[in-house]
Amino acid sequence: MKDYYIKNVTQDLDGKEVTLAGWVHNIRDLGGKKFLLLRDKTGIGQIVVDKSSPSFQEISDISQESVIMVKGVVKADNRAPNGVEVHAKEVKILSKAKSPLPLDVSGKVKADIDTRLKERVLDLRRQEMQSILKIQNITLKSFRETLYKEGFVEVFTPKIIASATEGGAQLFSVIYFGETAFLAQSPQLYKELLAGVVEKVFEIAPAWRAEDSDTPYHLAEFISMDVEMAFGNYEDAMKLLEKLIYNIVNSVKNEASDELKILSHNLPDVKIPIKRLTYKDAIEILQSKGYNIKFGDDIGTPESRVLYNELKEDLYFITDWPTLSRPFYTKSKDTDPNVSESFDLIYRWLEIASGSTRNHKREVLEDSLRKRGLKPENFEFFLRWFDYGMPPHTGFGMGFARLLVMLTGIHNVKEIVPFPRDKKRLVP
Ligand code: AMO
Repeated sequence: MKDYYIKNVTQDLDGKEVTLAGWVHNIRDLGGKKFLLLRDKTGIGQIVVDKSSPSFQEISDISQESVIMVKGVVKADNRAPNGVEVHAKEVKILSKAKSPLPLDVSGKVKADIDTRLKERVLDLRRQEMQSILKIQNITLKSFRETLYKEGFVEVFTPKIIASATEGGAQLFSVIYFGETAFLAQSPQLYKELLAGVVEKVFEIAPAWRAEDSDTPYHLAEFISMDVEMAFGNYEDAMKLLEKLIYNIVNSVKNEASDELKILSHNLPDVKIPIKRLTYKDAIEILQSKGYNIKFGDDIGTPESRVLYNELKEDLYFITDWPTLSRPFYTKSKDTDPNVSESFDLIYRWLEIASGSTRNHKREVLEDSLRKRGLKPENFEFFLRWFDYGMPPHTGFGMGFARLLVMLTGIHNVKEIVPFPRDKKRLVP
């Protein structure tokens, strides 16, 4: 067993014997001595193997990325990385890597995204990718902690479902005991039902969409961070989302400063309240900039870029979307049936979350389904629960990979997700 991680081997251990293990990051051969850079999950350290060591022969043809275990003595040396090196007494090769490698893990030789995704396990070993995984973990922890503090219960909803929730297209079908079923596009209807039981619920789980377009922000399989709460409206949902974003950004700032340095990324400054802009205002700004856009049209990435240039805010909400541009469960405003109590949270030009006040009356839901050409009978499993006492409720869904665009500065969700799924990729 190894007894130290590289980061913990410091000058205080001078003269002590340690056992380390990891991947051979680099090899320098000086004839009578070999310098190995050894990498583990905490960093990179220097191992010196002297010709006089019995292990010198063992590693004569050692290759980069081979996995080794080293027993040796720590020696303080200010010339070495971290101010220490380990003089090996024994080196064991646990797994030898083929040479040459199809991808340079040190990152010196750059590879295109297709090669990187094809050789993904090597690519993930790069420090940038490991930094993303760490930031990802801090984000999940902060999200959960804030919600637990607010009294939310973490739930799991079914992922094999009978009907579309977010509109008909984009569904993956599966054969379910001889019948056609679908992979969930979101946990929407089930999280609503559970909020009608324990009032405050959240779920972090995969969702699937058969996205046809190949963009840097769409995946066929993505992790959705979903929140749903009873006895509240979209204002309450936006307030909670602000708090979550504020805490996440601060956790990453405090706990991942090294990783942010590796990624050369500056986090946005989250000012609460986050700026709110109505859809109508957004359309007027776009029209004033010469865009041929009218009430009811979508505000896509190109239009959001214009808004970002105009607002100069890293984060903003676009609220009060046209009712018919949102799914059937979205409540419209009491003062105007054409406008809904809904919002998107935008990072610069990228939608990272979207939410609304929900319809909680059966007849309104039925009417809303019909207006969208959907049949209430297909949603009976959902609608019937509204006959037995359903509180008003609200919530939102946030794309985890898109949130990580904001937290890592990497503007391609396929680079962020370890094993992305899109139209072209089912392996690795
Ligand atoms: P929506 O469809 O806007 O809303 O999705 C919520 C959030 O999920 C992310 N997202 C995606 N991320 C990566 N790849 C995709 N293909 C993809 N599609 C969506 C986005 C988006 O903001 N049920 C509602 C949410 C709610 O009202 O609670 C919903 O699914 O970041």
